[in-house]
Amino acid sequence: MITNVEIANVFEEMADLLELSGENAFRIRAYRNGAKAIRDHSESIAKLVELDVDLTSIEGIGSTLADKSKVLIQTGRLPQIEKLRQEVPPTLRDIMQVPGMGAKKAMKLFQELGVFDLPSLRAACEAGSVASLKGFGLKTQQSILQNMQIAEKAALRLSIDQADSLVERLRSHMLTCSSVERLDFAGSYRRGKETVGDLDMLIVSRDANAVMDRFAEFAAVQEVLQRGDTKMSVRVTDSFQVDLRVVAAESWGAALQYFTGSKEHNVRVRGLAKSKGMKINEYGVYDVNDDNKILAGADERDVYALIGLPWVPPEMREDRGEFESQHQARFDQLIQLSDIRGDLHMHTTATDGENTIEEMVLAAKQRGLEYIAITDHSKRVSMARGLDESRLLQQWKAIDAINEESDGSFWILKGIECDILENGAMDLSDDCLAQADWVTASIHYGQKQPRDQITQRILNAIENPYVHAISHPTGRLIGRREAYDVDVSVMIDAAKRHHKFLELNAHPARLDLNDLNAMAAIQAGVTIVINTDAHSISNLDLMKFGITQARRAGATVENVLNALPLAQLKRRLAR
Ligand code: DGT
Ligand code: CA
Ligand code: CA
Ligand code: ZN
Repeated sequence: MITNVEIANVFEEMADLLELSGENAFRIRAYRNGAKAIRDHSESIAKLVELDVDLTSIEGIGSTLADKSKVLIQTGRLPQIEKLRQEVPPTLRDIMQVPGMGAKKAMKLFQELGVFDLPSLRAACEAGSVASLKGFGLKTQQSILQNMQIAEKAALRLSIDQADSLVERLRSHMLTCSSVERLDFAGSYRRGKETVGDLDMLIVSRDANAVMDRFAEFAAVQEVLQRGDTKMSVRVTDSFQVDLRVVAAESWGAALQYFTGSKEHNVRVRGLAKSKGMKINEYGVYDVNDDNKILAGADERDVYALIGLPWVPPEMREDRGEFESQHQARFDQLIQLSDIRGDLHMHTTATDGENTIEEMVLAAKQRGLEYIAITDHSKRVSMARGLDESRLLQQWKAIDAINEESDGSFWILKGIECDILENGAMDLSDDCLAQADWVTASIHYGQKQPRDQITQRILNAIENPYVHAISHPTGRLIGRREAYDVDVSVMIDAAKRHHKFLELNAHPARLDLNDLNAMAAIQAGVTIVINTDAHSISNLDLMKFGITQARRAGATVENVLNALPLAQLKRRLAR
């Protein structure tokens, strides 16, 4: 079933394309508002349509959007957007995303210079033709070149959640083909990387043509880039590429191993094979000394076994220690979603969340959690109506009341996401923080401070006796904002000394700590906490992305605070 995010993305694209074609602002805003309303809505819009619920009852959705949503949900496509894509190259959207650009300028570049995507924009800038265009000039041309770098990076790769939703749609589409015997996605997606450059779909079938025909019919396909006997590549919405390989069942394991990569990991794998007198490729493992007799291929485990390795979890295939035996002990103990008992970072309607404490509790219980911490913003975050001490104490009273009603099987920790101020002090008094069950500290302002200053702010927070954890410790937003210039190893060292926790924020736009930093924290003996930072009940489902990142960092149950059962968590925090 099509997800809210996917519907929202279609309406966002619609808004962009309408803006490019000069449509009136009112209509464009209706699409943007609708996209936001759908993206943030807590129930599945597709399910509501199935139940014949009137979508206009949702704030932000008018009758036009309600109708279009229905068409999209029921047919999987939207004729209007397909028509618009004919009139306006969809890649112009990438250009309008370049900071300082916008739809009008993008369209002007298209009409005057034939610029239609980021590479052609770069070429036009480098040739100097943008500077000579009326209303642009040399300075504009220079800043476009600078800003493009960020936009190019973001446009070329999908975030893990976008990839995940595309994978689910592709999977259900391809499984309607009766010639598909087995299907999986390899490449960086299988390794759980935070962004994915293209998708690598592997299918076992005896009828590659039938499989490829069905692939071409996938609704999001914009162009078939190439098609051979067993290989095919397509471009889907937003210039993203999907590669398909059809393989025989005897080669399934070898192909999965080969196309999962990473390149670095596979170089080592091939080296090991060679040293043992074997040859390894996407079809199988062969004995070089016995007339290239095939030794394995159907099962990925056998491929690894032949070169003397246990099966390596895909998240660990980066040549970051997985070939050393001391790391191999972790392989079958890596953290899983089902190990997670609680979530210690989330917001409510008291600040910028969309749901009440009660709604968050219910949703957390439905997801099998035993505890949550309510951690709304503190007062410095005025944009989100951050809490001062009196509103916070009021909230904690309400939490006490709910906990008193509880039979003990679920617990709400009285928490706060306390801002670390620009001057390095905490936003709330020690007196106040001392009454919390859980204090997570984070930086929202003064992110551009020099390394020493911003590192010192985080050290202050770690040294504060009432702070338990640092949230989104480096502040990066993937593809949008660089991390602040914090000295991560100094932070890890301090967290270790003061027995504090570092967050792995599971939001796909953050995933902060990143894989390498989380690995460094774990190897230094710091316990991490994987939190969703949910701003709505549906955000609680983002936990899985944090788990994937934690697995890339080699995290086991022992390394993760919120894998502890409630009673043990209470004891741990009491220390
Ligand atoms: P991405 O798509 O940029 O996020 O990263 P990957 O790792 O998915 O890279 P991709 O799609 O180019 O290739 C998938 C895997 O297939 C890669 O990790 C290793 C393997 N592979 C692809 N092409 C070659 C090749 O020409 N030689 C070798 N040895 N391996 C390759
Ligand atoms: Ca790939
Ligand atoms: Ca590929
Ligand atoms: Zn937060």
